[in-house]
Amino acid sequence: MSSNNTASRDVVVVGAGFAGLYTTIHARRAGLNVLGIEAGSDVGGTWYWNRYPGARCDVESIDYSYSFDEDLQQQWRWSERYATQPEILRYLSHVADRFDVRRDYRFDTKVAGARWDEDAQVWHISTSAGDTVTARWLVMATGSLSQPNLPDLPGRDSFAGAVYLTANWPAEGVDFTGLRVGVVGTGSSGVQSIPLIADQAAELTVFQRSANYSVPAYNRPLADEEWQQVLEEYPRRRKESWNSAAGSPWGSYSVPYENLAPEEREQVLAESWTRGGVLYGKAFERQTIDTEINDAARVYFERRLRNIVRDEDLARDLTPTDHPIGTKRICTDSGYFETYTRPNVHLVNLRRDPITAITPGGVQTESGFHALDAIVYATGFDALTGALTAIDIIGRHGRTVRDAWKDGAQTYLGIGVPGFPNLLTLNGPGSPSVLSNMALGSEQQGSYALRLILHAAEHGYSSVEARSDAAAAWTAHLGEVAGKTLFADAPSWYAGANIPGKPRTFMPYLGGFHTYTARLDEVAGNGYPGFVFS
Ligand code: FAD
Ligand code: N01
Repeated sequence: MSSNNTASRDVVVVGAGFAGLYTTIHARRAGLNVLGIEAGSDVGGTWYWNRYPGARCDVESIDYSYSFDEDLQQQWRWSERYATQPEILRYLSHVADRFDVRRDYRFDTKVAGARWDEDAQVWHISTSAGDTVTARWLVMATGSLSQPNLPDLPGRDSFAGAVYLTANWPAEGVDFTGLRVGVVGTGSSGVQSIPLIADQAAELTVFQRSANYSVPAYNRPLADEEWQQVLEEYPRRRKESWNSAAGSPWGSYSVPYENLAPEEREQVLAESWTRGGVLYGKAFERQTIDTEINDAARVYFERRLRNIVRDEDLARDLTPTDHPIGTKRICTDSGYFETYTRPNVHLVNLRRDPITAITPGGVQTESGFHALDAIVYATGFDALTGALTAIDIIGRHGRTVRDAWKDGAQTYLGIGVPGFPNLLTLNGPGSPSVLSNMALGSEQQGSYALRLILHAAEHGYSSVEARSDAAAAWTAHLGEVAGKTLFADAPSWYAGANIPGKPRTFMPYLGGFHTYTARLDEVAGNGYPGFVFS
């Protein structure tokens, strides 16, 4: 393909996380001249940046790993049910070695901009190194949760102590021994890190704006016997995952809630609870659709919480009130609520007592001053769109993605963006991504991007562009699907609610991982209606 192509590369893949690595490995296998560009110094993506204490996956590692290579699957040994960040990073590093993909990457290099050249039908991609790379195809594997959100709190930069971001944690680690530490944020990152920071710090103050649902991980080491069984069952397990709504083999209880007696419902909730973490979000079918079922799961959660936190006022402050359970990602913890029963841990409920200023010495809230030596921001991400709108991507007629998406992201199938030929987005808005097992999702997204590229090449086309009517219909469909569920009631980052001024549209596809895969196949099988080839 390279020989009759004016581009210096067939494909540039931006990002070296699960999606970028998969795509780069397979682009080379397909005979394409591929270059990967990654801002970090090595592979890993999420697992390169998020090195905070307690960071782990919340999808079981045996599922949250690549399925494309049977030898890799059989030879890699996960040590725990939910691997730690260092172990997942070692895994991705092993994958990079095994498939010798680092040689295709430029690390420590940020893509700053990309301009579509209508005449030459190529992208000119400018990098932080000051040079420009030209490529026919630009695949953005830039991550759904890779653009950290540092809130604009008054006086934030005046703080004289140490400042850390969970999403960009120092590789050498941090020792909080003897320090007064403040953590802002109680999403999954805060919930995972707070117990470990509390173990070290002299005093820990948690600044919580919204309480969150969190369910213990029930993490455990994987014994040899269990591992042997995993290896034997892998083919079945993967098949079930690919055919499932969320990319993992776990489903809801087979009998509908309505057909169960109260004691049976209680039993189902108890069993689902001990599966651990996010899986509690689907104890019953329709749990995030039907308010009565959702309430049952919520009430059970509240009882579990009150069994741990006996102090009534504290328990009330830790009880979520702003969303139905499961409509923001349920946190997966190891001893989170127990941490608040420690004498060195203090909770500040920002709903009652908002931050008025960060000062050189700490955090001032309406009711008092909290002297601190260090502040940890566990304040999340400009999710799904943030990494893309941070780059000056200029498509047809000089229009940027930022401008095209100012009222909300528009994609066709999450892959193509009208007005931006040959730009393919992976795990971005319009894909199931963050609502599914993203290791498999990365394979699904990367494969489809390559399928489109190879289809174009085989038929002698030099560009592919999503039609704007197809993108409008797909985007409306995302909203319709979410609108039929309780997700529509939550001020979540899925809907852009965590970033001031961000348009409120439900960005990921909630209709199911398997449904989405079937839709991709159907579109490919029908010759890609919704895409224009030229
Ligand atoms: P990423 O891993 O985010 O990689 C994107 C890469 O692109 C980054 O390395 C970034 O540096 C690079 N990049 C971005 N912009 C540029 C640019 N302009 N120039 C150059 N490089 C750029 N999902 C699950 O399914 N299960 C889990 O258990 C799970 N746990 C998670 C835990 C944490 C702490 C977080 C933050 C997320 C978790 N996720 C989980 C979601 C996770 O992001 C995905 O599973 C997956 O790692 C995403 O892979 P990716 O390749 O799409 O993106
Ligand atoms: O981010 P979040 P995260 N003042 O957005 C608060 C994945 N992940 O990094 O809810 C005060 O969930 C904010 O408050 P509120 C997973 O998909 C997985 O924790 O907006 N507080 C919230 O409490 C997850 O969902 C794991 O009111 C402010 C917190 O900061 C996603 O990544 C681990 C604030 C942000 O929570 C994001 O998780 C980590 C402000 N101005 C991440 N702004 C696993 O367990 C924000 N907050 C696998």
